[in-house]
Amino acid sequence: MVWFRAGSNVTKLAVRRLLNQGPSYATRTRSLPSQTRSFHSSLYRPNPQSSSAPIPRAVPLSKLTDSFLDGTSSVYLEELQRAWESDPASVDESWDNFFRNFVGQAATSPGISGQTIQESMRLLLLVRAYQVNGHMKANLDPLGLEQREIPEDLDLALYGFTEADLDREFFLGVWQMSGFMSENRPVQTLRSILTRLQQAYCGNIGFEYMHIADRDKCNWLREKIETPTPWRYNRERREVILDRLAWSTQFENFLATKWTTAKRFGLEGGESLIPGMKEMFDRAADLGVESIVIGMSHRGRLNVLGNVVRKPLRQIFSEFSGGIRPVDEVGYTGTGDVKYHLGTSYDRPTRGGKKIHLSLVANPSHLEAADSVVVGKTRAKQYYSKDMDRTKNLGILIHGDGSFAGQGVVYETLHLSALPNYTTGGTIHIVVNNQVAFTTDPRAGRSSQYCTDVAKALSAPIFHVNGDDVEAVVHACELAAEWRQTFHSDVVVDLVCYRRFGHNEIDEPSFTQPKMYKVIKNHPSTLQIYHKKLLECGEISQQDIDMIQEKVNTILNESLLLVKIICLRSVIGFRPIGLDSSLLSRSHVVKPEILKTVGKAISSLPENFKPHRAVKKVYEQRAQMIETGEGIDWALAEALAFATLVVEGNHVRLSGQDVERGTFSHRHSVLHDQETGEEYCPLDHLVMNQDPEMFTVSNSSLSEFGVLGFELGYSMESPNSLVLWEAQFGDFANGAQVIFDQFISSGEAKWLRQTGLVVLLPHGYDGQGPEHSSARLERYLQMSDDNPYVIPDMEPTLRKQIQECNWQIVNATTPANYFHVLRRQIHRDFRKPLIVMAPKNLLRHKDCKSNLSEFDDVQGHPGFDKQGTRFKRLIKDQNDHSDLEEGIRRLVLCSGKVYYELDDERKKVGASDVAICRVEQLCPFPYDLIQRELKRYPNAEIVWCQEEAMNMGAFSYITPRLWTAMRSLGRGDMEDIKYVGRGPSAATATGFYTFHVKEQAELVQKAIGKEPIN
Ligand SMILES: Cc1ncc(C[n+]2csc(CCOP(=O)(O)OP(=O)(O)O)c2C)c(N)n1
Ligand SMILES: [Mg+2]
Repeated sequence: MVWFRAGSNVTKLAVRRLLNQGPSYATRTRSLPSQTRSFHSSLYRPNPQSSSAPIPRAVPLSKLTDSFLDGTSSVYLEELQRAWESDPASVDESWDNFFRNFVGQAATSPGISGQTIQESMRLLLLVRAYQVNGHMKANLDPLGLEQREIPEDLDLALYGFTEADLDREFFLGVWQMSGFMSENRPVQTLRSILTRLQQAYCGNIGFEYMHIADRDKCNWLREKIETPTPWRYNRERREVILDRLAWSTQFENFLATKWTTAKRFGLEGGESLIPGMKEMFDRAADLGVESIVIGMSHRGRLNVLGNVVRKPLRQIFSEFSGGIRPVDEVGYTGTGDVKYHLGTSYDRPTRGGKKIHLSLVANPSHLEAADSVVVGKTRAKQYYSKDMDRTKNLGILIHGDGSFAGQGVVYETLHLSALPNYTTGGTIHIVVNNQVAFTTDPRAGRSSQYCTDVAKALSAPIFHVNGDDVEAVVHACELAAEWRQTFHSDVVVDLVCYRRFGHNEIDEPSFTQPKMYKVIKNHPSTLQIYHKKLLECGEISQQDIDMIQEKVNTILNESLLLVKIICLRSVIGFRPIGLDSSLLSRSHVVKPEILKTVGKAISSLPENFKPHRAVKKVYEQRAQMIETGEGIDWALAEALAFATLVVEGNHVRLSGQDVERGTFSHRHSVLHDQETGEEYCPLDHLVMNQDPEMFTVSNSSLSEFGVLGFELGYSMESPNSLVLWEAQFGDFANGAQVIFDQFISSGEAKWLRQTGLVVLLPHGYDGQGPEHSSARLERYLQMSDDNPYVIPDMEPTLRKQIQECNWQIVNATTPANYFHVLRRQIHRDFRKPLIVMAPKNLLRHKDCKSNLSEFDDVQGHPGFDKQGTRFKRLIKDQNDHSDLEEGIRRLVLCSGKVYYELDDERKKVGASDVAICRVEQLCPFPYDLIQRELKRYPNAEIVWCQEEAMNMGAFSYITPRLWTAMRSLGRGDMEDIKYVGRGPSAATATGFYTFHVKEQAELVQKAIGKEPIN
């Protein structure tokens, strides 16, 4: 492959030089007229503009003489050859390869002249041009509207050939290359070479692969593309394809006639997607795939659900008739979602007699947002099924042409494809390219030639295929499956089709695409075209066609009748994730001796390992903390949580930018030997023969949207995993806002799918300016769905309150509390997302330490709360207050690191009549514990103190809830809640450090000071 790639510019230049210097070629044309796109038939149409050139007669190769070659160009070639002969390294690698192959062969073939060599060179360039650019001449657009400029290098005239050369024989050589060049036919006529090129590259599939740098991959593709005869399906396969196309077509027709005004985002115009996908799945199953995770948006989703994933038709139809409110097994009711967003999963038999598990992931309206979720879920499946070579679990993404080109998360997802901790061994992408995005034409919707060009950056091969040729679609889809199973990397099928109706069924497309829709109006369906083809070749009779049609219609009608008797409980797809009670009943007690043992394991390093001096010290300190059981810091607490969970058999995975070391250089979970560069991760060595992936900590690519989506998908596969994503700074998480809004906060309500994903968002005001202070706590709180005016049932286990809330938002202030909140994620019988405002300066704060005795989970130990874990939702004042403290004049409620500043100030001014309580779990609101504190301090003024601006932080979330808690105790009104914090602001923080210090000091002093707060 090397010379071909490298040769792309060199050879083009060389040909230009050759031709420009020769007067006889001066009149060549730039491109062939568009009608010549039928060029893939074996007919060569003369280029009218070159017709004035002298037409040589066909001459047998052996009789050719040198006179054909003009002096200057031969001199160029000879110079190049001479230079190569004296020093092969003096010429470009491409020419080096060329001469080594070519001169070697030519020298042993008697009678081969300099002219022949040069013609052969040109011919090689022509072959290469077809490999590179043949797709530009392929017949891709079913509507025939596409106007593409055919690249000049596909023009025979560029190489000095005319019609008269067609039957001349040329020396093509035998190359160490697959496809044409491998055949033992070094001498061929130009016509036969051209015919083969046209058939292979300019038919109904356009292959784009020459951007791939790997020679073996290109050769593999050439072997498949440049076959001796064009591929063809036998009668049996054709029958299956016909049946599948009939299902796809009639399904849409049926919906259209039964629910004329319903929005379904039909597949009409792209019906060949269904046979394409089915054949792709069958081929994938033949090649070892056992499970496929599918992600797709609106277009054709119902058709895929019904015909590919095999969601019962009656169920799909029932959703058209109003639907059923989703109810899970324990009676939880969500909001539900529109029918073309719902997911489901089934086991489907394959053509080869196997079973393949298919799951279609639920997705929001946000196009492409589910891409990385699908990939993450696929990766998790590979982990749990020990699919080491990643051949059993496959991710498939179906895209629209507009969204594939326009949405950045497409690139963010592609970009994960080869990263060791994110790869799934290749995703297959199918673009349903209907050449329009809502009302927008491609020329306004993208800057690139194809909507798939983004995938070229990842060296994925791209098969553009004319959707009206269903067999070509099937062929491209099968090839994609083969590629993925062979090379374990991404591949794209660009299914060029059209959209027969408007964006949805009630939309008028002629407002904006009048010409296109005139053509579409008279354009036969893909099924009609296939009928015609099969009837013409006599393989299938009209009777066969009628039978298929009748069978499909009968089944569709019967399924509609069944809607009426559909049972509510059969709302498949609305299952909570596989919470297996046997897995959940494990004891969650961490015994003190276990803490000691794992503590030692995670703080010791192999003897001959040479860490960085500073890191060595960190580990020595950790060992000391474990030894003494005192002063345990944040990083060690986290490592202990991970380690104890792993020892209990859970999978732990932490990913995000620079998480291995930690943005704030506190974690050091992966150490680097300073001499050898070798890595060592202590958490990988907790149990005998520990699976290296059981604990995974991984620096991610510099993406938020893509990576968070990936981890979300990962977390949804098994409840026995603690999956965490950490933002570099909390505010960067807004790059992943769609994942928070559409999936994490609302996914369970819409789709009844649980996740225990943990999101760590560094947050806190320490003078680092507007972009490194706030994780935008207010946004997460604002999205929480706990009712601010109703105190829920706070029954003893207190689980229901969390279970009924959409997520938990925590701002922990002690290492032990962080440890417990992480463990709580796993040690309960439901899963709920956890948003953690993670600390920055508390990571090394002298007072932010816990003793080991605060870590164990032994029932009955002090501090063991009613929830069954020792995570404290609220930390009461540390000043040994009794149950009733009438002398306290102010109760300051706060959250996060400002507590330590308040406590310092209180000590400084000796304000022993002020109590400070930390609300560690903001959401759901700990009404019971807040009321306990309100009762403890009956005379205290109630203050909410925060370091964030008034329109940010927890203030607006806390106020109505605190008021609700107060009101039920007869303890005042809304205005009795005093606010201390920064004033309202547009930016999250000041950029001036001195201002910050001043503001911070003022608010802390105000909260503790004697002055009344108003
Ligand atoms: C992120 C996002 N932006 C905008 C929209 C609104 N929208 C819905 S469909 C659509 C056009 C999609 O075009 P394309 O990707 O080509 O898919 P098609 O509908 O043509 O199959 C748009 C802009 C959306 N759903 N999601
Ligand atoms: Mg489109």
